[in-house]
Amino acid sequence: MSSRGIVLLGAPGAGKGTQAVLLAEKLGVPHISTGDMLRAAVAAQSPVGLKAKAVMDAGQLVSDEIVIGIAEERLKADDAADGFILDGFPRTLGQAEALDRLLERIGLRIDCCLAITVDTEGIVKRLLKRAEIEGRADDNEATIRERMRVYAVETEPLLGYYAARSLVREVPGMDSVPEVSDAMVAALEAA
Ligand code: B4P
Repeated sequence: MSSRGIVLLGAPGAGKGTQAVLLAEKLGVPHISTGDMLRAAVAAQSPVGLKAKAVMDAGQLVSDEIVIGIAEERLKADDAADGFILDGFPRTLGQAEALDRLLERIGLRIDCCLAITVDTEGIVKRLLKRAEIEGRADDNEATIRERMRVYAVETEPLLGYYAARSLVREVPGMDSVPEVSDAMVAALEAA
């Protein structure tokens, strides 16, 4: 498998986080999740966390400036030099363009964009189930539907952005977790 700079795209609850952990283990590269980093900042009540909390709870996107800053800091760490899996970043065209500029500056690149495809009602159910287990503040039905709307407007256009460079590989995301994981590895092998 030669594709080691990987972007995961998919609607909220598509399973990006779940699959990124498995793939990172298989490839031996770091899993970089802006969602996890933002939740850690909220828990630590850092300046970034204090700004991000209300935005995340409302199902909106945290500002590009904040997210690009935390992603940049993480991507510059030594362990990302041989590959990385970006989960939940980029989420806007502005973030995608900033990411390209950053990667060029630090001598890295994106080799593949894995797009997890799902059906909306199926993932609303998934996220409501996660709400029972994890109690995340943004996992209630109204916020989930708002996150889906924001995804369609802000993030879905990234499929075209990466398709223009022939980087997109679609992976069906409604099968079981191991089945989706196998399909991801197969998509990378074919990339
Ligand atoms: P994220 O943390 O990225 O969360 P997500 O999109 O909700 O979930 P993901 O797709 O990772 O699904 P998961 O594996 O958990 O973002 C949260 C918020 O942070 C955003 O709304 C935004 O406010 C902010 N944010 C993050 N990045 C940002 C950025 N770049 N710019 C601006 N704002 C940003 O799976 C979901 C559930 O389904 C889990 O319970 C899992 O167990 C289950 N599941 C997964 N795969 C399954 C399968 N195949 N079958 C059955 N269940 C499955």
